[in-house]
Amino acid sequence: MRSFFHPSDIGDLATALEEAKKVKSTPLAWKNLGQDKTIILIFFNSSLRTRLSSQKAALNLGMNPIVLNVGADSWKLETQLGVVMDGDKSEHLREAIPVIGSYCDIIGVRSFAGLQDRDFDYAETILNQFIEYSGRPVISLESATVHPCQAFADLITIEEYKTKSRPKVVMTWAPHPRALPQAVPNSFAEWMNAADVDFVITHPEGYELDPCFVGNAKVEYDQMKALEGADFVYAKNWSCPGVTNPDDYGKILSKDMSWVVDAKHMAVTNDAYFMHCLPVRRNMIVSDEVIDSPRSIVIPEAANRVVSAQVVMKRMLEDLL
Ligand code: AN0
Ligand code: CP
Repeated sequence: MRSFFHPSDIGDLATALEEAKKVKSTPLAWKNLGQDKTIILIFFNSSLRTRLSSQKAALNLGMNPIVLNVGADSWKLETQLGVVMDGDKSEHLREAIPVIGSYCDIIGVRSFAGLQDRDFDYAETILNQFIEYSGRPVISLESATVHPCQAFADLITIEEYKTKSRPKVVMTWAPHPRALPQAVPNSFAEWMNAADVDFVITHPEGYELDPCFVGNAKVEYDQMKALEGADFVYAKNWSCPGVTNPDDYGKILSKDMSWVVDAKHMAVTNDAYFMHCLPVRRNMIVSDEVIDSPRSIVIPEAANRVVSAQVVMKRMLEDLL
């Protein structure tokens, strides 16, 4: 595997889920695979889960993880091409990436969407430079448009908790005070479309996700109707993807608090499990009552981030042999 962005990068999902089960039950069984191998994890943005679970996964495989917090630990890096570098950025990605590549075997990068320029974000301009100039396999640790380690962990979690072969999974938009990227909902949609689930997306009008991620999913604008009979409720905020109106890209179009997932919403589901990628703002995205209920599986979902990262790194290491 040369890069990890999409479900297609991991091949057959049933096989990947079987592998995830094995990795989860015997995480140290491949302790020699990563011996003398180094993974550099680069963070342009904050992280709790991705930072820690990626390091843990690398350690389980016997690899040496090195974490770089861009801007805090390193020089500030310029990402745009053709600019006169007379501002606060001391170094360009064009030099930094091959240097980083020369120190490691695998690279993971977290670089959120800037939410200013849709074309720049949706072309995955930054991650593609890492692929092009590092000569190393690259894992998206949430890049401009996708968060595949999260979506794979979400799928592993659904697989563990489902009680029927084809559960109904509903992804609902929820309000948030700040503009957030679309990477998490994009990837969740993409992975649910590839999995054997009945998948419904619900959001206020104007929040339509890019068609390449929505695929054949059902979009239902009536949140209560969408939630009826759900086996899993996946809440997430995202800013305007700019599909219907490009000028609105990255904007907050609604803060409608009636979309906050609370007990009234969960009551119309099939006693659904509640999921969220975290970090979550309580009583903005989800009520205390719902996230504290026994049906909330946000903690085991986060724990599965080690499993998804380990399967991906294991595949990459096997390809390096
Ligand atoms: C980020 C987002 O919504 O993309 C990271 C989620 C994993 N969330 C925030 O910035 C709060
Ligand atoms: N879910 C997730 O990726 O969390 P972090 O932003 O804390 O890494």
